[in-house]
Amino acid sequence: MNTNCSDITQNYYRVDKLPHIWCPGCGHGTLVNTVVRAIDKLGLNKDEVVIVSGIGCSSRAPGYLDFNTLHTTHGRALAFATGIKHANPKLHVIVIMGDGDSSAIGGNHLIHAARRNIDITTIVFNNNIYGMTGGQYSPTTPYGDFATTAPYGNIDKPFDLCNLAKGAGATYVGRGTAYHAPLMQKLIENGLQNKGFSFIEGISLCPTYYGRKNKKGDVVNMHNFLKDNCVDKKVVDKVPEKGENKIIIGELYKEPKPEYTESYKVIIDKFQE
Ligand SMILES: Cc1ncc(C[n+]2csc(CCOP(=O)(O)OP(=O)(O)O)c2C)c(N)n1
Ligand code: SF4
Repeated sequence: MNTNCSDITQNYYRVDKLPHIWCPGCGHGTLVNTVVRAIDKLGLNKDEVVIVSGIGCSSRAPGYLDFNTLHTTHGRALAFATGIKHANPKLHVIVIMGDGDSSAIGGNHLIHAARRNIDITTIVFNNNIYGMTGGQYSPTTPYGDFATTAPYGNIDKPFDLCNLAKGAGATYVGRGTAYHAPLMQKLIENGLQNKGFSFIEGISLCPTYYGRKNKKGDVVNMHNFLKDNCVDKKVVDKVPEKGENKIIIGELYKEPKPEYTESYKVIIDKFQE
């Protein structure tokens, strides 16, 4: 399917829950739309899609989406999602998390879900900061950047979330941005089609906290930064210098491995014989 804009809204959004809470220019709305468009493009049955989140500005997303949704506790979305996938492996389980949610309080759940290669599509809206609670630094805040809790500059080294997911065992890894929406949609489609743990980072924008504290200019400037500083992995594979000091986007890693609920079923079936 490839539905037009107003049909997308009517078919997939809980319009009675609008207007949404996001600030003007926040990247999260664009990223949510890429999730919805990926589901629409693949023609997935709405009743077989479950969208799970934790707590945060990003995690408000399922509240606006007309699927089976679960708004859980901060950092625990993957634990809930693992239970859902186990209870009914036929479901397409999608998790939407923030960078703080996924890599600080929920970091352990992330590495273990990846290690198991459980068939969940995880999408992290990475705005480099804790948005909902007022702009504290997160594990992805760049070194030296400012945050409410780093008024003199952050001295922690940031995680590369995609490398983290790959190292932990994810079988599909990609990075898109709120500026590169068609790419982001494609990565989510691919992630949904991968039978295993798919991890897609969506670089988002928080003009209210990250942008303001770090003097990143207005929302247009923040988008232009992404436009000028991201290079697709396909380009870097051909000409490595083009990736120097740039953010590498696109499909970063793909490697099929046994999926967890399938391996689990083999054990159960064996002992029920
Ligand atoms: C157990 C627990 N700890 C802390 C909080 C407070 N809290 C709510 S949202 C949030 C941070 C959200 O940041 P992030 O996950 O990066 O998402 P964003 O809001 O930036 O989209 C925190 C710390 C909470 N709700 N529950
Ligand atoms: S605080 Fe930041 S992340 Fe939260 S809605 Fe506003 S712009 Fe978006």
